[in-house]
Parts: sequence; structure tokens; C-alpha cells
Amino acid sequence: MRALRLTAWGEPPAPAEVERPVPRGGEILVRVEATGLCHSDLHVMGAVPGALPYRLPFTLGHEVAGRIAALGPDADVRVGDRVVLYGPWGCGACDRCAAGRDNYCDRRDTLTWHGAGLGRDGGMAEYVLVPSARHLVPIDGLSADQAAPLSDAGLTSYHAVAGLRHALGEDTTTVVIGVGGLGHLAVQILRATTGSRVLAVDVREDALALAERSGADFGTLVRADTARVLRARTGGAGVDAVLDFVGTTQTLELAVGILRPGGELAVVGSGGGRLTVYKPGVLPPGFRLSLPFWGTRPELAEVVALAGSGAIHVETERFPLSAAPEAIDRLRRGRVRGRAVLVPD
Ligand code: FEH
Ligand code: ZN
Ligand code: ZN
Repeated sequence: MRALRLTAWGEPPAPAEVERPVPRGGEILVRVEATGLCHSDLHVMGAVPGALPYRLPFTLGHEVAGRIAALGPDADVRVGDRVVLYGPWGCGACDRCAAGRDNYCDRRDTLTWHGAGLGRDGGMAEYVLVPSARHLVPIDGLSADQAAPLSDAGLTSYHAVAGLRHALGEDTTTVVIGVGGLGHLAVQILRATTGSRVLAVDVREDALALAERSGADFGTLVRADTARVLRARTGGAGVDAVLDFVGTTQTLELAVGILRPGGELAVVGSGGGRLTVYKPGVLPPGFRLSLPFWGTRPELAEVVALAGSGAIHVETERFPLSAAPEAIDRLRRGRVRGRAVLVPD
């Protein structure tokens, strides 16, 4: 079968012909219908030797949807069922993994993988082998290009919002910085599951248009006076929460500059930005910072149910798997609207 494989650190992935896997024990073989392309894929592609614990070569793709094609003898799911993969694959034995919280596996630092397409063969291929049915969530009538992004862009945004939900009642204000593959879903998830007003910030006009289509109450480009513009939307009090999907020093500083006392900042983007935390100092009193990572399997089922109810819709740009280099280049240049999805051709 065809697969997009990472064979050398710092080199672009290359198409290759590999054996179609045969499921054993409790393993399940899934025929891939769509796989999302994520900024983390770019980080993996650009990693220097030793930066990641992964063993080369492996197939990329950690945001995958498809149809069950074959079962190992101990697998208790049905051939033909359509599923989305729960992407974080932990040790499978610790309390966190047993609870479906592989994203916070206690043995993460001992593993040579983080999941499908992250050290283990992933979904940028015709088939993907899944170690256990616990990594599958049924998608019923959802299309594959709607379902695949839910497993990372949707789940990561949902998990980040879940961590702030206690602070997002009526008459609160949340700012979403970065309205791309994750940010546009975060706007929709905020609107669907909290009472908070949503203000969007991005550097691109088309991203602000996407934010508006996603339900944001207001959007603004990043400018010299962005903090003043956003504060003015709260009568000067400041915002209750910021979800930063960029994570650069500039966006982190913007975030702490607009938070009200007791405000919450969730940093989701891997922009590598730095924030100096010291006390006493200029940070808002009661300020809380979180670094949420991906999400849990129960949360993925909740995101799929939200999408199935029509409460969230993924804006996607489809590419045939053979056009992965073009999709990668477009993502790298910030020229993808919503989420890029690769479809095996
Ligand atoms: C996956 C693996 C490692 C770092 C970041 C990620 C994210 O794409 C998961 O949402
Ligand atoms: Zn990702
Ligand atoms: Zn574990």
C-alpha cells in the first residue's frame, strides 16, 4: 500500500510502497478515508536527530478517520464500522491510560512514540493499524473529512475549553488568538458549550472572516492597539479567559495584557513563546496559566457527538494524499483556510 513515510530527520516525508499491515490479537486494521495535516506534523518533519523519541521510519498522520477493514482474533468491533482514531497512544497500563487519558500517560517519557503518525505508523496511507478498540470512536454518518480533524484540532480545542469552562458563564468574555484549524473550532465549541462572548484575534482578514462564520462576536487584526481594542469590548475590566492557539512571546504578552484579575490563559499553540512569571509583578492577580495537551478519549466521543448534532462544522481544504507536499507547503506558509485534509488517492 502507498504511505507517506518519514525516513530521515530534517528531510521531507516521501511516498513509499509498504506492506499492508495484518492485524493480530486485539489489533484493528482501518481503511483510511481522510487524515488531517497538523502543525505538529511540521514540527516532526523539522525535528533534529534526538529531539523526539521516535524511531524512524514511520508513516505520518495522527488525525485519522476511516472504515474498519479487518480484525485481529481478539478485537471486539465490527468490520465496516466507520471510526475516528483517538490519536494519543500511551503505555496502555497506567491509571491515566486506563481512564482514556493517554494524552497524560504517566509513562510518556519512557515511550518511543506519542501515537499514530507520531513514532508509530499513522494515517497518511491507505490503511492504518490500531493497537486496540479503545483507540476508536464511532462516527456514524459523519463524513471522513469532517471527522478526522475532530480527533486533534477538535479534541485539542475541546479539551482546552473544558479546562476553562468553570470561568465561562454568562456575561463573560473569551479571546481566541489564532483562528486556524484549531481556533475556528474553539470558537464554535465556546459558542456551543459556554455562555461566554467570543472575541477573535488573527493576522489575516480571511481568518477573521472564518471566525465570524464560526460565531465569534467580534474579530480584530493584530495591531499596535489590539489590547486596547479588546479591553474596550469589556468596558475596560479585561477578559475572563484567553485561548492562545499561536503561543509566541507576542501573543502571550497580548494575553496577559488583556486578562482581568482572576483571568485564565490556556496556551495551546506551540509557538515556543516565553512569559516571565514573577511576583510581585505586572501579571493580573489570581492569573492562572494552563498548557493543555490534546484531549481524552471520552472527550473525543463528546466532540464527535457535537459535530453529529450540527453544533460544530470543520472548515477543510481537501488534498489527494499524492499532493501532500503541496499541502505541507501551504500549511507552512500559513495559506490553509481551516484544516488541510489528505485523502488517499
Ligand atoms: C501531538 C504530538 C506531539 C506534540 C503535539 C501534538 C499535537 O498535534 C496534538 O494535538
Ligand atoms: Zn496535531
Ligand atoms: Zn500510560
